[in-house]
Amino acid sequence: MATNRTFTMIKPDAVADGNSGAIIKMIEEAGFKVIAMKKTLLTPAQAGKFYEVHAERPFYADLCEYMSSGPIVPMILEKENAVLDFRTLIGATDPAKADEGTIRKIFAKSLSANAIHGSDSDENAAIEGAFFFATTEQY
Ligand code: RTP
Ligand code: MG
Repeated sequence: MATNRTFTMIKPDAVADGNSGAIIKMIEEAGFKVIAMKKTLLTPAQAGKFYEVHAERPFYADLCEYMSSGPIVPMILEKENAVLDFRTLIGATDPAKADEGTIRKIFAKSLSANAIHGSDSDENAAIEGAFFFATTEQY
């Protein structure tokens, strides 16, 4: 399996709870290398742009409000089979349905405040990484 990249954000609930360090530790212990990382705050419009694929969904307005409610920690990660392995590490969208030991099972509060994002394809990983990081901020 080729080494490739995925994109993640630690979401406002997990950052506000002081869980960023514990989550980054889990990510590194699972074999992911951090290629780029920062802490930043999205405007509602920027959150809306990031999640525009969900623009027609009933939860879109709440999602944009929540994702701009506090600082987030976006990261580009590298590992063999990065996208799929990272989705496994974070667990199901709804923490009530997430497997034991996954990041969402341990840290998520609810279906919407679910601690962390993970890209769902190689193509989206590249788009989402470029949303937050200039090429000079990646190695
Ligand atoms: P993400 O994109 O954040 O990694 O999450 P995901 O792929 O597991 O789930 P997705 O369907 O892409 O949904 C994006 C985010 O929207 C919020 N959501 N709320 N209230 C609801 O029914 C609902 N459904 C989704 C969650 O924060 C979800 O992670
Ligand atoms: Mg998604």
